[in-house]
Amino acid sequence: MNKKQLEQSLVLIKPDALKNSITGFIFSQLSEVHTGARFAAAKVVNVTRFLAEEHYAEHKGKKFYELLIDHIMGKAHYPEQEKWKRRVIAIVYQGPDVLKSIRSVAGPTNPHQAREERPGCIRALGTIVPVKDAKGNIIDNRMDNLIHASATTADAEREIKLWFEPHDLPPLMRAYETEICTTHYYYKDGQLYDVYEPDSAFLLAPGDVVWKTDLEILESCALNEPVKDRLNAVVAKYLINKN
Ligand code: 3AN
Repeated sequence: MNKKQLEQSLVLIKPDALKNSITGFIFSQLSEVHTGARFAAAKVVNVTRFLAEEHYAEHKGKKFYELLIDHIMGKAHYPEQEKWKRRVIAIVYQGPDVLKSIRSVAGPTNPHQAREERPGCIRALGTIVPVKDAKGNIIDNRMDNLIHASATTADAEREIKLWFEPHDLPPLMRAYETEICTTHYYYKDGQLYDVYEPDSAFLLAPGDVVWKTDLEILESCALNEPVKDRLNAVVAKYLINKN
């Protein structure tokens, strides 16, 4: 397979799409016939703040950042009593020009703009929700735009490696280099360990297939080299759906 054939995109079907039961429409719009995109991986994820912050790291500090985090975590759509319903469907699509074709089917970021400019696109079915303060004054707007789709090849690589381990994809569909891990790795409170530490989370064991770039970060971190700020992005996917 050539590089173009291996182009990949991360799509997230967000909690507003699940709540409104339009997942079928979205899958149909994204299907191979419309976009040329094939499934390479899929999982249902309860998004933690840790994962949400990594995914939207570039938006940290922006006015709408907290709304975005609450949205992707499902907090904006399901109350505490229904927190088991807080889910995102994460999918890796693969095929020629999938970044462009999927973004095109998704449509503009803003659902109002999507309806005006691209009727029929996925985000045309989204909405903009006014956010009010305790007195009922509108203080912001949240965009419920149903899906996320990677914007560039660099974004796709960062995002796919954030949400998926190599073994989530069939070996022949992996677009990024992998290596075999030779050490145990556990994680607790920002620290890596090579033996089990009480309350630590198990990440990897010898023999596991790992993204090469992740292993480089883990190895540097174990040697106390200055990569701590990149460690969270590696660890986040190993904590997906683990409590
Ligand atoms: P896209 O998802 O189209 O690539 P980005 O990356 O600019 O758009 O923004 C990421 C997400 O942040 C959007 N999907 C949208 O939900 C939210 N967002 C972007 N701009 C705003 C805004 N001005 N107000 C509220 N939410 C926003």
